Amino acid sequence: MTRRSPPVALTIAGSDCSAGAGLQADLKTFSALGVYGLTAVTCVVAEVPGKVSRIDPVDPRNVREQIELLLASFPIGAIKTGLLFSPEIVETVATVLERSAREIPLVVDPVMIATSGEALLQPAAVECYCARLFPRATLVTPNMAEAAALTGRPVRDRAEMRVAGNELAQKFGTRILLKGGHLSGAHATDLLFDGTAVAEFSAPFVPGVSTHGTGCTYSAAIAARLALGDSLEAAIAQAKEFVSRAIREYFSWTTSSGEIHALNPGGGTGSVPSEF
Ligand code: PXL
Repeated sequence: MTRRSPPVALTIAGSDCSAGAGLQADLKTFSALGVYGLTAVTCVVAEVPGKVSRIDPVDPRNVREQIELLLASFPIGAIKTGLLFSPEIVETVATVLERSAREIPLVVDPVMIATSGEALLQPAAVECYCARLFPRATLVTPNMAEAAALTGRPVRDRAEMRVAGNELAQKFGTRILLKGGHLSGAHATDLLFDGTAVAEFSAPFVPGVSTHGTGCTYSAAIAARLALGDSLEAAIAQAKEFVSRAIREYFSWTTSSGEIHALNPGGGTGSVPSEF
């Protein structure tokens, strides 16, 4: 039997017990794309779609230990960060990555607010992101609300997206993928800024789906494709297609408390085994 050595990606993120977002979404995405996923847990979130009820951070010393152990043991091809929760954890992650992972592509999803509207990131952590993590990132993937928080100005339409994206790319010397999924329209269009040019990534908008975790799934898919060797633009194009399909083919359950939806990241849960 020949042993396989699949590409490896690491997510540094929070745990979502309902598994639609957070490190669970990342791990499913890595697996579906043929990448072996590793996880460093930053916080534990008790939540279901539409409701975040409690967040507890992991001790930053444990976060550091998880990342250092993994970096020393596995051939990690790409890293993504999701919810980092506090300034202490952002600081810790930035320090470890600076010391031990300088050459590894890094996708930073600056998770601040849940789809349901609850704050997930402590406000004091934003400054830490700007000072320590963005300048080191290969790509930062804010949505419109996050771009508004980072620029201090509203980001409500395509024109404001262009101004904000350019400003952030120049300020931090990194690439910014500003996600336009919250703009109403027939298409969900994201804009990639590198400080000079703009590239567009577009997919038909799927109405009527209430899922969380699309941002997590998207940035995890980008990291997975980077681990597989794609260029950044190719990785984003592939990831956009992956997340669009996960939304289009969403799962739905009817329970006594109503209807519940979840993204379908593929990888085995898409078809029902014959014994069922
Ligand atoms: O979708 C943002 C997000 C990211 N990470 C974790 C989450 C959530 C949303 O609720 O729980 C752990």
